Amino acid sequence: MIPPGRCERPARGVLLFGALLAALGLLAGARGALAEDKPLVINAQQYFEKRGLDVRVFTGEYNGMFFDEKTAGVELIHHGVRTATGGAVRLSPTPEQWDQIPKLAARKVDPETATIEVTLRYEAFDFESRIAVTADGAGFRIAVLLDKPLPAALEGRAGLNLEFRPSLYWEHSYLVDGHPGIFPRYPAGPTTPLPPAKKIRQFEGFSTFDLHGHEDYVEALPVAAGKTLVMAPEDPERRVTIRCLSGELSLFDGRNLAQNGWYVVCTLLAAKATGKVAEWYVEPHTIPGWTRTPVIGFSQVGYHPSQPKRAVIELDANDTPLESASLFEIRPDGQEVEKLRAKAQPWGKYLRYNYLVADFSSVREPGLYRIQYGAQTTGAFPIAADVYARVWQPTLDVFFPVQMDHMFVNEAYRVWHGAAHLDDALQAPLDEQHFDGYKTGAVTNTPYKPGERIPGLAVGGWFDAGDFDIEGRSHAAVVSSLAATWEAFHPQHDQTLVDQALRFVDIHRPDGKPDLLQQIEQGALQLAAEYRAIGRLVRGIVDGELHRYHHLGDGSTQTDNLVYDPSLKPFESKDGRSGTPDDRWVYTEATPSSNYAGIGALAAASSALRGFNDPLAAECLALARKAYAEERARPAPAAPAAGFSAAFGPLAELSAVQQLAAATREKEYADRFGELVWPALDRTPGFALQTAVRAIPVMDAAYAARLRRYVEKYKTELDGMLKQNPYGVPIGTGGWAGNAQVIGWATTNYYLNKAYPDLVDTGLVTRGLDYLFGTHPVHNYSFVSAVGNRSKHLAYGNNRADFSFIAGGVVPGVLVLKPDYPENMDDWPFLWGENEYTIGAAASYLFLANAAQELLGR
Ligand SMILES: [Ca+2]
Ligand SMILES: [Ca+2]
Ligand SMILES: [Ca+2]
Repeated sequence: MIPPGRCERPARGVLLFGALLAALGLLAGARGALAEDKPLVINAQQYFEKRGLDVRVFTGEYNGMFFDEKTAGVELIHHGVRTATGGAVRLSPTPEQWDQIPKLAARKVDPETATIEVTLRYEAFDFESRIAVTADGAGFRIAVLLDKPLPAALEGRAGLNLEFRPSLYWEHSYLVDGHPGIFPRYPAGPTTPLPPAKKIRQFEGFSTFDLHGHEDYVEALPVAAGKTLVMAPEDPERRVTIRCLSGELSLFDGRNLAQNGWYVVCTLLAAKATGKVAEWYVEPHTIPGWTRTPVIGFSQVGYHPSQPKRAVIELDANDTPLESASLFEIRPDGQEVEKLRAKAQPWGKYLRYNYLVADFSSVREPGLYRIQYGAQTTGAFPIAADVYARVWQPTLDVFFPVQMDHMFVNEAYRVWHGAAHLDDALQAPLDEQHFDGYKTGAVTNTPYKPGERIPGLAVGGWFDAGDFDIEGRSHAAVVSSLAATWEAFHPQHDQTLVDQALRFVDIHRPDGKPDLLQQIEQGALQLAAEYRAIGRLVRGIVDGELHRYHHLGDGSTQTDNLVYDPSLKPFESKDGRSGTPDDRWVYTEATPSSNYAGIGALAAASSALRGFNDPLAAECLALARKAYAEERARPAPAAPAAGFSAAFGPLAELSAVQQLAAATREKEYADRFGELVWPALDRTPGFALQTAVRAIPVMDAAYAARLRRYVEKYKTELDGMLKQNPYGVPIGTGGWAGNAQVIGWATTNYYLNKAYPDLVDTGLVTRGLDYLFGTHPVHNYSFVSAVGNRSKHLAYGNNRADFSFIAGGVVPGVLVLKPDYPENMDDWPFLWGENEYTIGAAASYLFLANAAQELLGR
C-alpha cells in the first residue's frame, strides 16, 4: 500500500496565478519554482527536509554484505515514499548488485551554507571524488568535484548517477527537453554488446554475465538523453525536474541487465578536468500542506474473542490526532453497526511518525468487523474462535513444497520447478570467499579433494531463501523447528503428495501421510547424506559462479543436472555427462557450532520420524550420537572474546544436548545439559531461555524451580521492552528486517506461558502474530503471503521476476533505514532485507501459528 497522500491542494486560482507569474518571469523562473515552494533545510537528523520531501545524503552507507542494496547514497523520500536511491559516482550507467560500490571516506554537514558534502573512494582505481549537495530554490544542486582528473580507465565510464524505483513511475510519462516519452513498463532495450576489455571489474573479479561461449558482454544504452528531464509531469506526487548544468543527462533502464535494476539518470564526468566535473539542479515537486495518509495497523487474520485487540494508528508528524477510532460490525445484509467507539490514546513518537492506540479488546462477539479512523477504513476481519486454525497451512501446503530441492513440484496445472541439482555436488576449492557468505580455509576438513565429487548429496533439502542454495545452518535450524512443531502439536494435516522415489511432489493432493513428517523427512534425507559423507554439517551447497548463482526461474535449470566430465567440451554432453562445469560446490568449514546445530537437528528428526520412516530415524540418531562424540573429542578451538561466535557458540551445544536428551532420555546428555545451561543463561539469557524451558520435561523438579528466577528477570526486562515502540514487540534495526526475531520472541513467550503461566500471559504470544499479520509500521499488509485478508502479494521469492509471491512465505518485514525511516516496499519485490522469504522464518512461523491455535483455539 503506497500511502496515497492527502492532497490539500491550493485553490485553482492560486495555481493559475503562480503559472502566470512564472510565465512573466516574475518568479525564480529559471528554476520553475512556485512562490509557495519553501527551501530545504538541514534538520537535527542531519538530512535535508521540507514538507513532502527529504533529501538524504549518505545517511546510510553501502554496507557491502550483499553489495549494492539500493539503500544508500543520495536518496529522495518524496511524499513519504523513498523514490530515489544510489545517488553517487558510479562506474557504469546501470550498476548491478555486484558492481563496485564507493566507500564513504568523509561526510561534512554545514547548515550555514546548507550543504552536505561526502568524499567517495574507489580503492581499486585510487579514485576519490566529492559530492556536494546544496539546497537551492525549491530544490537542490548536486555537484561532483575532483581534485585530480579522472583515472584514464574511467573516462567515459564514471558518472553521476541517481536511481528511481521503476514501479513508482509505471503508467507515467516524462519530458526530455520538451520531447515526450512513456516510462517503459517492461525493459525493451536498447543495449549494446561491448568487448570484454571494456568491462569494469566486478566484485572479486566475478562476473554476473554469462558469456555462454560468446565474447561480448552487454551494457544498457540511454532510453532518452538531453539537458532537462521532467519525470512524471502529470503527477504532483512524483514530478521531479532534473536540469543538467554541464554536459548532458541520460535516462537508462537498468532492468535490461538485471531484473532488480532501477531507472537511472546519469551524467558522465568530464574527462581530463578538475573542479566541478558534473552538476545538476534537481527539483522534486512538493504539494503544499501535504500530509501522509494514516495507516491503521491491525490483524488481517482477525482476532480470537478472548485475546487483546489493539489497533495501532500511524500518523504523519504534521497530522492532527483524532479523539477516537470506531469498530463497526458488518451484518449479513451489508449494514454496518458501530459496535465500539474507542479512545485513540496518544502513544507518542517512534522514528518519524506519531502513534495512537485504540483498544477493542472488550468486543468478544464473533462476527465480521472493520475499523474506521477519520476518513480511513480497514478491510473486513473476523472475530472468531477459529481464526488461527488454518493460518499455518499455506506455509506447509505451498511454501515448503516450492522450496524443496531435488524434487519436481507440481500444483494443479502449474509446475513450480523440475527436479533440481541432480548433479550435486563437488568439494569447493580452498581459500575461497564465496559471494553468498561462504568461505573455505586451507584444508577441506573432509576426505575429498577440491573439485572431487562428494557422493550422495542429490537428495532432500530446501532452497534456503529467494536463492537456490542449501544453507547448512538454516537447513539444520529448519529441521529442528519442524520437528519441534511435530513434537508439540502433531498436526496430521495432509494436502500434499510427496514421492521421494519418483522425486515428485503434488500440491493439493493428499497421499495419506502427514505433510509435516514428509517435510521433516525431506530435511533429514539431506542431513543424513551430509553426515554419512563427511561426518558433519556442510556450510552450504551452492553455485560457484555468480552468473548462475543469480538465477531466477525454475531451479532445475540452474545447472544442467548432468555430472561434470572434464574430458568433454563446455556445452557438450554425452552418456548423461556434461562438459559444462556447473555442478554445485560443497563448502565444508569445521565450525563446532554449525556441527552442533546439525547434530541437534538429526536427533530431533529421529524422534519425529520414528514410526514414519524407522530406518531413516534410526540412522539419524546413530549419526547424531557419533558426530556428537567426535565433536566433543576434538580439542575445542579457542573461544572468540566477542561477537556472534562468542555469544552463540556455546548455545549451539546446549541446544544439541537438549535435543539429544529429548530423543534418547539418556542421563549423559541431561547431565551435560545441566553443566551448560546455567552459564548460558547468565551470559545470554534472552537466547538461552527458550532452550532452557524446553528441557523441563527431561530435568528434575529442582531445575524448573531454579529456572523460574531467570523467567522472573526476563519478565521485568520484558516490561521495559514493551514500551520501546507502540507495537510492544522487539523491532530489529539491522540490515535485514526483524520478523524472525519477533517470531522467536513470541515463541519463547509460548514456552514460558506453558511452564510459568502466572508470569507470562498468552497475550505476549498473540501480539507477535498480530504484528506479523498487519499491526506494524508502514502499511498493514500481513507479512505472511496469502494469510489474512490482505497480505504480501509481491515478495523476494525465487519467482520475484514475475512480481509474484509464494503462499505461506514470511518476509523479513519493516527495515529501519537510518536514522528514522521504516520501510517495507509493497510495489517492488527486490529488496531482500525487506522482502526475501527464508525457510527459517517460515518454519518458526509454522510453529508459532500452531502454538496460538493450541493456546486459544480449543
Ligand atoms: Ca542463500
Ligand atoms: Ca501428505
Ligand atoms: Ca552439471
